[in-house]
Amino acid sequence: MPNTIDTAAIQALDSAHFLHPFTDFQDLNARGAKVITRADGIYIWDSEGNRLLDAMSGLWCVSVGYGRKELADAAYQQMMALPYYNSFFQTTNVPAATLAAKLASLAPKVDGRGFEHVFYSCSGSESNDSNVRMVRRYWDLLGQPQRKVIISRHNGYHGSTMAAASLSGMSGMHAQGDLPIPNITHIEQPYFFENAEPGETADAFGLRAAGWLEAKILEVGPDKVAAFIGEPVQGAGGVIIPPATYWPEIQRIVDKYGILLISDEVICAFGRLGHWFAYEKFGYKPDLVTFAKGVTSGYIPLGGVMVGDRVAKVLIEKGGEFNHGYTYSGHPVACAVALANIAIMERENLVEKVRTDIGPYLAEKYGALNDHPLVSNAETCGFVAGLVLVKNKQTGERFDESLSVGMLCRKHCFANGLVMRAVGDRMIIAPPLVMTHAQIDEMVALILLCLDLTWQELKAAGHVQ
Ligand code: PXG
Repeated sequence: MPNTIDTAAIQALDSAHFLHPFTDFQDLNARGAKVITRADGIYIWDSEGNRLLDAMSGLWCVSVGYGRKELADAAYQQMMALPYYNSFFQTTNVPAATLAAKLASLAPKVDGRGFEHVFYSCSGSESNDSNVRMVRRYWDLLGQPQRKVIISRHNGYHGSTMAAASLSGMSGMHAQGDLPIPNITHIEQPYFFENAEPGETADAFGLRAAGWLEAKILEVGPDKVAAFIGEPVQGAGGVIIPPATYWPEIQRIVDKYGILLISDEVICAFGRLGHWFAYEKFGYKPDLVTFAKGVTSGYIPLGGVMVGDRVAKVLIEKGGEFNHGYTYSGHPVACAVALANIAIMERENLVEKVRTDIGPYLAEKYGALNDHPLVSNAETCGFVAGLVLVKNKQTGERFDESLSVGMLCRKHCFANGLVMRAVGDRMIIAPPLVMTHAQIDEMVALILLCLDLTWQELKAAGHVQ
């Protein structure tokens, strides 16, 4: 395809007018943003004609890959039939009702607890704000309005609105704008590599890390705690995969104190971990499940909360009017695209493929990166993966933060046709779920090349032996 885009002109418009999310504006203006112009399958192209293998699925969302005409057709047809109508004043639309039923059918029951209801939003952040509203409303309706505190985790990510940023455990976010808001508090994350004691097994660490929740509940006062929120596997925090013992122990603790459990599956649902919903993989029973991203493969914004029977029953039977909702709750076009996206995933058996085929294949190939001199703890879970760049493999010594070793590696990735994300010294991926074995091989070969280049650069500068 001929390159007809004037990169410098777009960069100038961008610099002059577009304030990007989570960006140092001045720094970006000095560099000029990379202009992404088109995409197909697992690849994206920039305005200079460079092709990149997108190992991040956009931003953890393009599960079915780019260029799916079916999704464009679903949006087009719905726009022609009914592009918008609200669901505030006792009206509904066909895609929103149909999708709600479909989502309910995909969410597995655990020990008789299921999800028959959905509350819609447009994003993960909004959905988590809805969670805060629903959790507090639930306890108010049960005559326990003192139960306000929501416990979350350091280095968890739950979004960027006031409530969601407060739930998030990112110190950089809290440092700006007086966050967290009141009644949100955090415990340490279950990051084995960083927080385990010498000689501690992963299973023992998982139990100890879950125990931090019980300690926090006792510190706050059990009668004041409303809910605990966590990602099954932390995504933006760097693909932190908890030990197998962690979630069952969390479940035991929330049950003991009767507090609600929110599973933020904005990244982990819709096949990312080999299940439609990730709580099934880890064997716990959330009361609320946040979703977004993969529900439409990112083709159009949609998010929401799966509302479990325990909460739904109270909201419906005791609630009266719930004074909360969005203009675009149940947007017909977004819901039509979600239905078409789920249809593709079912037809191509993507969820099972992640669980039984490409997930295990990725685990084998990505795991082999552990042989590289820069790499420690390369591990996968379904179709997410992370590794740590270390200065000394034997001792696990890490690089000085000021070296920004992750950004160094990411620079080599970008320059060599690979989108891989850096979180501190962790390098992470969340590739499209449509990858073939050959494409996984191609991706891992690129990762290896970029690790080699990073190693060479660090060696030339005297940072590694
Ligand atoms: N919860 C989780 C678990 C997420 O990963 C959100 C909520 C917020 O969703 P919205 O749609 O409001 O952005 C997310 C979003 C990163 C990165 O750097 C991750 C996300 C968003 C932006 C950047 O990895 N996840």
